[in-house]
Amino acid sequence: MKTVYLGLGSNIGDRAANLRQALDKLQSRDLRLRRASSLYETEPMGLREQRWFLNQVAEFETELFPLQLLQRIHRIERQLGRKRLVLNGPRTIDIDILLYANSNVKTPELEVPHPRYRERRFVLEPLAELNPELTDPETRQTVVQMLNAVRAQIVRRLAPD
Ligand code: PH2
Ligand code: MG
Ligand code: MG
Repeated sequence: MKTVYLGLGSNIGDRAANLRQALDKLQSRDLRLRRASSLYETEPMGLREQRWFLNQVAEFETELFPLQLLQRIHRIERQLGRKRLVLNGPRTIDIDILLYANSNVKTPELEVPHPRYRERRFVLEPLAELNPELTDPETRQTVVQMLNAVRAQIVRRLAPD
């Protein structure tokens, strides 16, 4: 059984409903939801001229291998109406594998740890809420250390409903 952290983001339609449905669809016998962070409203990074995102991080336990998990994720993204039109552009749902146990994966279709999560406050803040002492298998830095190094980005934690 492996522990895996997934990052979720949405900036089209009912963003909170999209995140809720994604968690609901992800959860299954071989991919068990342990904990989910609060929702965070976040300034877009990269392509800035788009609606603000809601982001969230969730911890799962799984028997799936990384590429099996990626296939599952792609299926759920399609079910929730994701269209890949613009790179880094608006999306109903984006689900990224941030960390998979202590594994390093580098294949043409998948890189884990996620190659950009260390620079993203919209990932590190919710990740720190779940597990601040979690350590990156490549850099050995904790989430708190990464947060201290990351540049400014507006990230607001929303009150639970
Ligand atoms: N996802 C991106 C690019 N930029 N910005 C925010 N705030 N949240 C995201 O989820 C996000 C982003 C590419 O996946
Ligand atoms: Mg992404
Ligand atoms: Mg993605």
